[in-house]
Amino acid sequence: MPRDEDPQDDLTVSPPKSWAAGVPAVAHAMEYALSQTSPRRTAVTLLNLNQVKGFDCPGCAWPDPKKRHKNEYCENGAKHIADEATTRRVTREFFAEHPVAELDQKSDYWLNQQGRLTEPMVKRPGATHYEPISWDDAFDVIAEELRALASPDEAMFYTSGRLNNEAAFLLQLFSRAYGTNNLPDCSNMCHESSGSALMETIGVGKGTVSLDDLHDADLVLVVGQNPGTNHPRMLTALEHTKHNGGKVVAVNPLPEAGLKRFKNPQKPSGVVGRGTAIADQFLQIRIGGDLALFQMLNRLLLEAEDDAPGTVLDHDFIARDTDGFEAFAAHVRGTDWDEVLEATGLAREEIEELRDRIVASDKIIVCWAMGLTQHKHGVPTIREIVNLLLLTGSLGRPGTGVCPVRGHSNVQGDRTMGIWERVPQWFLDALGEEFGFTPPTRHGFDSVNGVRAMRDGRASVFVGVAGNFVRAMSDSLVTEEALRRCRLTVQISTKLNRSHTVCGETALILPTLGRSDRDVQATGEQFVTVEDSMSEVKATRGRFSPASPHLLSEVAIISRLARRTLGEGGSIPWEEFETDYSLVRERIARVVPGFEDFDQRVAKGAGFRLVNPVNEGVYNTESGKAQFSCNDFAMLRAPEGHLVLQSLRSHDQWNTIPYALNDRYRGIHNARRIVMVNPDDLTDLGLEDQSLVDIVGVWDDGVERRAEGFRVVAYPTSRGSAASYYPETNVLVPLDSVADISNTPTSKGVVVRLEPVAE
Ligand SMILES: Nc1nc2c(c(=O)[nH]1)N[C@H]1C(S)=C(S)[C@@H](COP(=O)(O)OP(=O)(O)OC[C@H]3O[C@@H](n4cnc5c(=O)[nH]c(N)nc54)[C@H](O)[C@@H]3O)O[C@H]1N2
Ligand SMILES: Nc1nc2c(c(=O)[nH]1)N[C@H]1C(S)=C(S)[C@@H](COP(=O)(O)OP(=O)(O)OC[C@H]3O[C@@H](n4cnc5c(=O)[nH]c(N)nc54)[C@H](O)[C@@H]3O)O[C@H]1N2
Ligand code: SF4
Ligand SMILES: [Mo]
Repeated sequence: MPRDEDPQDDLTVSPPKSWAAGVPAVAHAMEYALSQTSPRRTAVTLLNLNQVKGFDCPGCAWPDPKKRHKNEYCENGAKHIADEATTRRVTREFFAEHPVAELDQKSDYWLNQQGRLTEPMVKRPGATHYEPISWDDAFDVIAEELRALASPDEAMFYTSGRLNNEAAFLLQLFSRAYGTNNLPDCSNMCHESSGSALMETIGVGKGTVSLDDLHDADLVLVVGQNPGTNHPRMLTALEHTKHNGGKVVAVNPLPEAGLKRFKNPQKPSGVVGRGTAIADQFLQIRIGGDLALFQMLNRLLLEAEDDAPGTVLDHDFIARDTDGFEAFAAHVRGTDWDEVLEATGLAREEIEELRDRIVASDKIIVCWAMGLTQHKHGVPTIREIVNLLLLTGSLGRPGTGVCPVRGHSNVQGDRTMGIWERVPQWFLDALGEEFGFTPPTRHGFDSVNGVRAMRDGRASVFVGVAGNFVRAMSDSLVTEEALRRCRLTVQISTKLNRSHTVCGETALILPTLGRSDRDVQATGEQFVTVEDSMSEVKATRGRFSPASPHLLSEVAIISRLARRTLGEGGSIPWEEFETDYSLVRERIARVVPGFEDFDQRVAKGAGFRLVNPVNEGVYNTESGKAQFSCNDFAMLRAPEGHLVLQSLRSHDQWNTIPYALNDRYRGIHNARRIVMVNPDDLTDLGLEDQSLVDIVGVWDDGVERRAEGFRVVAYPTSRGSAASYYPETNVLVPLDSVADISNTPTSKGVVVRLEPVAE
């Protein structure tokens, strides 16, 4: 049954913008904030955002500079916090008025616009509505279901990266004390490919650079990332790079506005001037062509070294810090021009120009995001990037390194805290020793395997802490069916979303505090902590009265659930944790390396940066060195008459939640069910600009996956590469279409055809 999708008949298209931010960004942020709350509350919210004594932006994981501006946020950060600090409320009367079946027909936009959740609700088996339930009864329902399972592995605990460190640590502790490593998280759909590739090659699954490194680099490659929308303050950092004489190169199928020119709204010159040109070179690559590009660059670097020995490669670094150079060099020298030109759609001269830039640069950083990770060959692509950095000795020195730019504000911290279905044994040992129990060693379900398990009846209790699993995951119809098969689904959330309307036989909504809400427990006001994309750990403190007097914090919810499920009197002092979060931090300090004196260090001020072993010359790999790798050539091929589709974010959404129907920088207004296609591809396909089509997925399991009623937009994307928004197109990504090794859904590489629809 089609859902009440947002209207798409009002589509208007204007030319894509050639610059990002500036004054319109401020105006748009204010417009959204004032639609959610009062001018006074907006002002207080923004003055606290990203300040040392305030709260961390709930948007992306971009770090804060040492010297904070009084307006230390971007347009989208202001929208994200306004969306949480809204004064709209979802009450028990709301749920009495709207049956679940009716809510399930509403759009994602509509659900989010209803406001903050205010009290625990339950949908009982066979019931048509959610009804109020006390916290105690809610915990009893969950504990009973969990205790009744034949095996703890029939339950799973999903996390989204907005969760703070303290709650994340307690969640994984609870899950393991209960008996399972089933801790799927949004990382599985996000930067898992980065983690897999980096762990293998440099021994740590995180980025190695700081903001200062970025400012000091000679050359920054921004690959498969749209910072103008998704990490807007990164443009300020790139502006610094440019002012210091560094160069920036963008690799993307789309000419994203922020990569062209940036008008810094914090500076007078950004208000009246032309702003700063960001990208010195733009390589408009075909979707999935990056592995080919980096392999060719590596071949060209080896050849340049042959031509002028001692001038291109960093031989000292290669000899001292790396392993596997010879085999890699022999392999990559075989990279074939014809294949690379086909895979990338680039001209030979463009690739040679980039080679020249690399040769001319001493300090290189590569930044990337979902344009690389969500591909079948995402892991080898990132390994090939590591090869390039190793060749040039661009690792572990100031101004160099790998920079996977993280999505959610604490997604990196959640992993550091042990939210990982395959956490290493040393972590399990340390956890078990600290708390006096034996954690399970079997690997748990990640997101894809979690859906398979629910689909096949091998798991029947789903607990989601933050996030919107059903909309975030691939193969929407399969995922929905899987969740509906569960005996119990529980969502610990701030706002209403699809994961509340697509639910198990019994379903619970447990409302919780957001970043901006004050958190007061028995021993007084609490703060929590987060870790950003550059490993800075810091405190965040809410400032407002909670959205409702009935809310519990995530720490309190998890602690109470654990007490109820595991029984009182065990070796883990859950009750104390709830009353005083510094006791949780004391335990984290004893289990997680790098967190010594955690509580004292964060309580004081701006926080601290976790040491990245790579920057100390330590590689926790099998060989004890940074590892060169040999990667088989791979590209995405669409048969004649087909396109490769990527599903990405518009400028006006937070992941599964649209804030409005616009994508301002791309010039698309009042519509989300659109598909951007190169004008020459449209001609070849015999399609008119703005005609109506169904997007039909092509996959070898015989199932037809169809996203209905999309308006075609002729757009300057690379040939063969179409783009449409997530989550509307998740229905097209087969559950089994995953990245090798990381198991991440291939959300950026789905073969589709466009079927005209009569109007
Ligand atoms: N405002 C806002 N900010 C966000 C989010 C949000 O939803 N809204 N989400 C947060 C999260 S969780 C994340 S993970 C990040 C995501 O940040 P991004 O990765 O920037 O997000 P996407 O919109 O998925 O954009 C992917 C980019 O990769 C490009 N791309 C796609 N395929 C390829 C390819 O094959 N090769 C290359 N070179 N490029 C490709 C696309 O054209 C696009 O520019 O943003 C975070 N920040
Ligand atoms: N096709 C396609 N699919 C994708 C992607 C893609 O690019 N293309 N991107 C993937 C990526 S990178 C990611 S990270 C995932 C995102 O997947 P998720 O992280 O699961 O999804 P979000 O949309 O961020 O979740 C929003 C919900 O989180 C809840 N929430 C917000 N703040 C808080 C809080 O402080 N506490 C609690 N308890 N709840 C809170 C609200 O109820 C809100 O409705 O989606 C993935 N799916
Ligand atoms: S760049 Fe990211 S963290 Fe910074 S204000 Fe914007 S959304 Fe928030
Ligand atoms: Mo993400």
